[in-house]
Order: sequence, then C-alpha cells, then structure tokens
Amino acid sequence: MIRKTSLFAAGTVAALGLTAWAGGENGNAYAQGDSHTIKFGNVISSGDTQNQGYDLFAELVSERTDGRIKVEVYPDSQLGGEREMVEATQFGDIEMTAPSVGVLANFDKSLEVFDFPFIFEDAETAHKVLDSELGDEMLAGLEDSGLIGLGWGENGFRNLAMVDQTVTTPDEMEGVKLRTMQVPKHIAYWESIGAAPTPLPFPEVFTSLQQGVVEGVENPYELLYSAKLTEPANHLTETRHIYDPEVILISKDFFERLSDEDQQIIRDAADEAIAKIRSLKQEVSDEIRAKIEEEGGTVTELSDEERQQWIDSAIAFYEEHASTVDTERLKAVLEAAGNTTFLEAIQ
Ligand code: EAX
Repeated sequence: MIRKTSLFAAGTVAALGLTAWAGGENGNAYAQGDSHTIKFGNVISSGDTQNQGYDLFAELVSERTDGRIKVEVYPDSQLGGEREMVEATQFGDIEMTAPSVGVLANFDKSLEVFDFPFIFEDAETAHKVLDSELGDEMLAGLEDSGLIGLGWGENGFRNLAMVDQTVTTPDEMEGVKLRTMQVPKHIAYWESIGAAPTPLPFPEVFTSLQQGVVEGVENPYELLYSAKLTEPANHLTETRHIYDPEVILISKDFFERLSDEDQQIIRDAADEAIAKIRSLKQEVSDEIRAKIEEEGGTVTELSDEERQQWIDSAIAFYEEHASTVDTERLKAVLEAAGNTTFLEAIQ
C-alpha cells in the first residue's frame, strides 16, 4: 500500500530536518521529539508472566526514548474486557492491548484458523509456526481493522477447570455449562461434543463460577490460578486443547504517526518482551500446577488413550468447519505444525 505521505518528496523531508517521516492514514505525523503516553490494557493478573513482559516493554521504550514515550500498563481488566479493549485501541481511546488470538476472530476472520482445537503438540512447534512468514501474514491482516500486530505473545495451553467433577473424556462434557471466550469456533467445538458453552468476557468469569452460572472454565494454569478461578473450579484436567497466543496490538493510526526510529524502538521492545514471556512461561506453569495441588486442587493428566479420544472428538468439527475459514491457510498451519490427523480429515 502506498500511503499519501510516502509520496511526499524525500528532499522536503530532509529540508525540514526530519530524520524520518511517518504518517497516519490522514497524512499527519507527530513532530520529532514529541512526547507520548501509551495506555496498554490487558485482562491478565498483574505479576503474571505476560505482565512481567509488558513491564519490560514499558521500561525499554522509556529508556530508549529518554522518557519521551511512556507506557502505562493497566493489568487485571482495569480497562475492561478483551473485545472492549480491542475496540478502544481501534478508536484510539487506548493505544495498546494484547488479547487472546481467539477474540480477534471478531475483527479479522482469517485468524480463526488458530481457534481450531488440538493443532499444536507443544509450545516450541507453535512458536515456530507463529514466527514464520505465515505468522507475519496473519498479523498483517489486522491492519485492515486499524490494528498493528507487533508480535505473538503467549497465554499458553488451555486446560479445563471444573467446579464439581473431574472430566477426562469428551463425552463427560455432555450438557456441561462451560465458560468460553467470545470466540465463534471455540463455542462451535464445545457444542459439537455436546457441551453447553457459555461465552463471557473474562472479568465476569469468577462470579459466574461462584454463582453456578457455569460449571467450568478453560484457561492456562497460570491465569486460572492468578485470577483465583481455581478457588471455585479446582478440578483441573490437562487437556491442552488450544494453544493460545496473545497478539500484542498497537493502534495503527497512533503507530504510523511515529517516526521510523520510534516505531523500531517499539517493535524491538515488543520482541524482547515476547522472548521473556515465552521463556518464563513453561517453568511458571509447572510451579503453578504444584501450587494448585498444594492448595487442595487436583490436576489430572490424560492417558494416551484419553488424549486420543479428545483428538478424535475434534475430527467431525474439522470436517464441518474447515470450509468456513480460509481452508488453504488452515492446511498450511496444520502442515507447519506437523498435524497429519486433521490434515487428512479436511483433504
Ligand atoms: O487472554 O478470556 C480468557 O479466557 C483469556 O484466556 C484471557 O482473557 C487472556
């Protein structure tokens, strides 16, 4: 895409003494040396791996711009639910947020390929796929929605947490009211195995579990524990049904008005934050799992046979839903993930 501003004669830019010219859609650019405050909202608990990464991001940006760009991180849903914050970022009420990729299906349907269950066996494979050209293309698609994806952060593998009973096989989900994110494909998968998914924004989950509006929830161990969801729902099962990357988003209009140097500082700091989040994540999940057990919760691992039942439970879902998304992209993701089961199912 050629922006109006890039047609601005380079000589004029030099004559104005600017080292770089950047512009928003309407051609405006911030003056070199301007100060900015970036509001960065998220629903993750303060102190969790992600927020350790976002705090590092804030530090690096401030350091490298001599305090000119200040990043204020608002964790714990202080600025609302994820969908709400993505909209706020689009409209320029805040500058940054980092939702689960699933939530973004409501903004860019091509990202729905990550909402299919049991794609990735481990986080390493997921990172490899996300960090490839394929992952870059998927981030680029967000620009049409006024958002720039700075990179793939990480919430982690999602597991089940139930209030009253331990679930080990998919048929035990029959009729179970499970809180899901507001993500069409997640809802459709749980429905396809007979469960009763109840989509709710994250800030409402704790109360809904406590009041019995839902009987279970699914999320990575760290957030289940830090958001205290394991108080009401302490029967956990390591289903690892979804690998959940969080997309670090910045408002396109804001970002493109910054100078090239400032944009690069932000991109580099985001990369460093992501590296930190990913490196902390696995270790933390193991520690948290132990804490949940110490505090009286149960964590059940699936046997190979049980895990196979879950994978098999998703075959009909893939057959039915592959044609409702960008099928070629879904195939490319499955192929890059080395997932032959579902590739065969949708051939
Ligand atoms: O992105 O809503 C959820 O369950 C998500 O895991 C959470 O918002 C983190």
